[in-house]
Amino acid sequence: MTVDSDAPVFASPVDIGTYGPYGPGRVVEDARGWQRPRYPFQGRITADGSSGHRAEPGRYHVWAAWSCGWAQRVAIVRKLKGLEEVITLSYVDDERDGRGWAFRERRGPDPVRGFRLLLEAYEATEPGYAGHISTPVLWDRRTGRIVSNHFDGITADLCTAFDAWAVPGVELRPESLRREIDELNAYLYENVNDAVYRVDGASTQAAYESSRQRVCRALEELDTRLADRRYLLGDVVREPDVRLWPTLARFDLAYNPVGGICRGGLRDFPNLWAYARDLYRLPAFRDTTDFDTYRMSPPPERADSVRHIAVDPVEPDWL
Ligand SMILES: N[C@@H](CCC(=O)N[C@@H](CS)C(=O)NCC(=O)O)C(=O)O
Repeated sequence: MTVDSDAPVFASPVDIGTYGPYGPGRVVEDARGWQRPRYPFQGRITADGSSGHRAEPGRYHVWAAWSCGWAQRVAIVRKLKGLEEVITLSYVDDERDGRGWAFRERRGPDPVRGFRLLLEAYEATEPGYAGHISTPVLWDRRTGRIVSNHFDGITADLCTAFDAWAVPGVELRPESLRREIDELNAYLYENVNDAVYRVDGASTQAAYESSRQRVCRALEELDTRLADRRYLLGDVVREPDVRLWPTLARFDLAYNPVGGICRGGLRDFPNLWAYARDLYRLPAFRDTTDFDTYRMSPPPERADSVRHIAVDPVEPDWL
């Protein structure tokens, strides 16, 4: 495929017979089960370009997957800040074979380079790249390379580095709250965002119990916190709200039925449930959400015979 071709190219069909499932050789599996890999590209964008990547309109593109909560955080920030014309964003297909994320008819071609596979962006950045192919990916049109595939830095930079073009007054990471925001983000990551994956991936009964209790305890704490405030830090949506929401949106359809976390699901936390529905009314949250891509069932058999509590999926009733 040549760059700038007009004809869309697709990696169709999904072909697990030929390429196998996505995973083996690409993701880290050891005796403890699935391990979150290191995100190898972690460049940063700054308003003054001191990081090597200056914030400029039209220069950067984000590849996201609809199912991916990490990518959704980037998409929400982009929309809250009103940066849709400044940073382009497009979606990979929902399904994967051994070639990883790919461009197919359902979500459209790659508008940047006409790639068929997201791997091509990784290859262009590091020839022979053998690591995992994850979303989100932030791409620099000027260098023709990936800036970052780590959601944490991408969301932070979209929150702060593009203010010259953003909707005035949308402060997701104001200086004055930075410490509190970073602490809360870290708490959310450890106890909720990443913790839901640890429940599913637990390789002993004890690890399963402690990781599921960690999530339930955190949901209770957040529920209490939200008893007297609209958003996590008061009356205004801030970065931690963006961090939390994608996990809540997927909780009843995926994380809870797959992992067996809390019997009742999100509705057992009334303030948290009301908060999640409140956020869903905001276009930045609603328009970046596709519940149909979240549904997951527990695996028919568990490794290491860890017994998980059975939780039925709950269909969304968000409005
Ligand atoms: N913490 C990561 C999360 C990225 C991630 O896990 N993305 C998933 C989709 S939700 C993925 O593409 N996984 C494929 C892989 O890691 O091989 C980040 O920094 O962005």
